[in-house]
Amino acid sequence: MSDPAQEKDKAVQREISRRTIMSFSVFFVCMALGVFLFLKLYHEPASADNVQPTLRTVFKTNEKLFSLFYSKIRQARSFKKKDAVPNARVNGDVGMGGTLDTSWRLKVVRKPGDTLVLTLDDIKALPKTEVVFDFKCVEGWSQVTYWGGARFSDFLQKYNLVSQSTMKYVGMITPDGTYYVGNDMPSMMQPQTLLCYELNGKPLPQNQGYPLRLIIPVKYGIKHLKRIGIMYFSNEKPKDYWAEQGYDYYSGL
Ligand SMILES: Nc1nc2c(c(=O)[nH]1)N[C@H]1C(S)=C(S)[C@@H](COP(=O)(O)O)O[C@H]1N2
Ligand SMILES: [Mo]
Repeated sequence: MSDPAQEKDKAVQREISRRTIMSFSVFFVCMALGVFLFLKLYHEPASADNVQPTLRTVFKTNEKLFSLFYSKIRQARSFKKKDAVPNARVNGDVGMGGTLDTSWRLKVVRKPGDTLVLTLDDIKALPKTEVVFDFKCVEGWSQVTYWGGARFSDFLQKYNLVSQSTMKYVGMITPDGTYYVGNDMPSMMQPQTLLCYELNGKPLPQNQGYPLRLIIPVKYGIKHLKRIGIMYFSNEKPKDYWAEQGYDYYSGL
């Protein structure tokens, strides 16, 4: 007769080996799968928009999810003025050649062939809104910065751009046409989105977008176009400098 205690020990040993073999098998299968998927993605040719179709699908899925959860009251976290850095970093100089003066005009294309031309004083005539938020760049840095300007939503109302506000996107282009972005209307209408003309309570420095730039705290830095020349409205995605280089079009935070 065998000892029941010994039998039990053997059963436990068998179970331990079984589980060990299982664990290692699962581990190797997962690792092989990971390596396989990585190589597949790595060798996948980029499509016309400079990014692999699989990655673009991930971007688009994220965009759908974020839009789904996006609510009009969602805001970027606000900070106190004293938390803002005194010398905000300067980043990106595409379309920023030369200096601008008061001869600058904002061209608002209401519809093709119908352009409204505005001065900086026209923008300043709107109520001033201040925003202190954590400005984030896709390069990996962020800074709390303090901006002032007119709410984009106030601007649309004041200049009777009501039918335009039902379109899906707003496009912006620098006066020289070399930097351009597109932003979705819900993000543009968010109350912290500014046509901005002040940094730290003073007029914008030339290299940070004098006389007028976009501040859109629910987006990464790439979407905050400096030195607005032309603005237009569209139901198709406006052309976008960094999206053309393969970056996420939505670039939401
Ligand atoms: N015209 C123009 N606007 C631009 C850029 C640019 O190269 N040209 N760079 C963008 C990027 S990547 C960032 S992070 C912010 C930086 O704004 P700042 O110089 O005020 O810090 O501007 C954005 N707007
Ligand atoms: Mo950036």
